[in-house]
Amino acid sequence: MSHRRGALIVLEGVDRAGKTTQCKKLVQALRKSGRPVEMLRFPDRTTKIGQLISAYLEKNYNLEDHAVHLLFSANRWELEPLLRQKLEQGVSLVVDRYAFSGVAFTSAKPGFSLEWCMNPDVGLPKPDLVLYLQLSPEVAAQRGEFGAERYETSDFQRTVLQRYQHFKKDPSLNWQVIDAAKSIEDVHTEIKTHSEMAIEAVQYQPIAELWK
Ligand code: NYM
Repeated sequence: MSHRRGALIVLEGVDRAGKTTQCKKLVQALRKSGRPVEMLRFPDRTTKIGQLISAYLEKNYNLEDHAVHLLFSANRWELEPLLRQKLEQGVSLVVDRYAFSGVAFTSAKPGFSLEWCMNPDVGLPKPDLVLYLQLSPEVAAQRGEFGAERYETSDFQRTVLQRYQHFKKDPSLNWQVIDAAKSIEDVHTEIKTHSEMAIEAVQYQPIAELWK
């Protein structure tokens, strides 16, 4: 590849770990240093599929557990051409949740293996960096009450947190654990350093495929 590509940077973690705040701060900081960057989030609730997912999360619509898992994945695949295009144009992407949320949340439900949960996302653009914002359920609880959406209970989040641990052991991923109990500024500084390193490191590398 003769021209530079952008890096795919994903922020993951349980609810209330501060992902959205950190995504926004990271985008601002990278822009300030003159790097082309855009933010995305999954689920993207603006598409037709995303609207179905949103209605499900808001408990206005019921979906069978396998079906909704596949919809979350389909929501990523429908944006795959855009993601690829942006990266190839040299734009780095900061993404609030990705396939790891899909796997961690669905496999926290009874009867779902990690393997089954991973399958629909195999082949998506592989993140060059995953920043996992680690927060204990106790500290998360101090950050206020959960909202009213599906999955927003302490018990379920505890299981989700356990499921996320699987990715730490995957040597094919650039999975960085960030202590999200630190101050917003300290977390930001750490995230920015990792991101700048990833952007530099992958600029002449081809985009890899997730879990392939
Ligand atoms: N979620 C998110 C999933 O269950 N599967 C997925 O693939 C993704 C991307 O949706 N509780 C869950 C995690 C969250 C919720 O919340 C989305 P938010 O506040 O939009 O990040």
